[in-house]
Amino acid sequence: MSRYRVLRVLTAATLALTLAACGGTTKDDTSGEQGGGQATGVADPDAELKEGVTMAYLPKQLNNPYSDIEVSGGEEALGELKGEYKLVGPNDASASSQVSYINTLIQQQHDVIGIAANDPNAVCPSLNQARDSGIKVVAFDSDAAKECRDVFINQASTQGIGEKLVEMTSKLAGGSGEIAILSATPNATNQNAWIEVMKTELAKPENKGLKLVKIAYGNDEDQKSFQEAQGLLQSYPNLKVIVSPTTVGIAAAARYVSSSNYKGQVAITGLGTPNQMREYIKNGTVTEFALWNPADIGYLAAYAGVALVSGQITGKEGETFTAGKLGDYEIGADGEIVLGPPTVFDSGNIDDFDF
Ligand code: RAM
Repeated sequence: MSRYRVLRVLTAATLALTLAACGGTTKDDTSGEQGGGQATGVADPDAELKEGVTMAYLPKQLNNPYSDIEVSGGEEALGELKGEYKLVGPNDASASSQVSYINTLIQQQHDVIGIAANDPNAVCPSLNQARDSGIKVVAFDSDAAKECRDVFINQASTQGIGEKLVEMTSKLAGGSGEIAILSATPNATNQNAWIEVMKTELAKPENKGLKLVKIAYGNDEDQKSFQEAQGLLQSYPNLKVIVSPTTVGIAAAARYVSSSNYKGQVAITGLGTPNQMREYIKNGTVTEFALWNPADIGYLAAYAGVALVSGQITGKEGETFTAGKLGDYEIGADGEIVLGPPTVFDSGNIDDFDF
């Protein structure tokens, strides 16, 4: 039985979204740059995995419980692979906050940089310098423009996440009423890609009763997200749902609502970690939300990184590799590797998860 993950065929809409998410950068824009986004060399699926590979993780920011879980999976995988794990990163998720870290990692000549990009384009020149010096670049969680990384580990298909967010929102709103999005930073590749899918979904006839009144940005800072949630409810007292596609935002919004008069009036959903959201499921503030296991993203990124360094894969569509306990993966269009479908958490299953 084939264990390869089934990759969604990109629809025209998804393709447009992918291009939009890359800030309008296409392969043609950057032809002449290193690799032009194309994988180079020929993959040898039988190549032995190298030991001693050094991989540095550069998440969006360090003080985010979600990132901590992600990189813990990377550390585990590099242990299994007899490689070396390193973690560096900024304290804020602003667009250019990662550039100086990439430059230092180039000087230190790590074999692989794993990055969750705070902006698809701001990190590009440095990432391409890294690639020019022989470093493999694995984007995970939040993509860099595809011209400046070898592969992207996507937590679930962008289309699937956007659809799930609207599906949960519509259910909680009873199909009609005002809704608002509380996102991370305005430049985040992943949130922006999901929001584009959400807008397309909201434009469909079956969602015509839902009115998106505002997209607010909490910048993946707890306090700012809390204040943005408060502001949304002050400005839109009839709001039925706040949907937050970030673990920082959903936890802060749930905390605000659970201790306010809006509890029971406004529903909160989005993407959260079970451990951060358990209390709000138990106290009735939140009915359901979704996520994947962030540790698996970091784990898969390490196996992809070592497979790249070893020549098992180059990043081309159709190449395959094995990622330890997660099994076999196939690289999809534009070097994307999809972890798997998201899980929906509610009062019935939340206690089965501990992350
Ligand atoms: C936050 C970050 C991260 C995102 C999750 C869902 O922790 O913005 O990039 O993937 O939420």
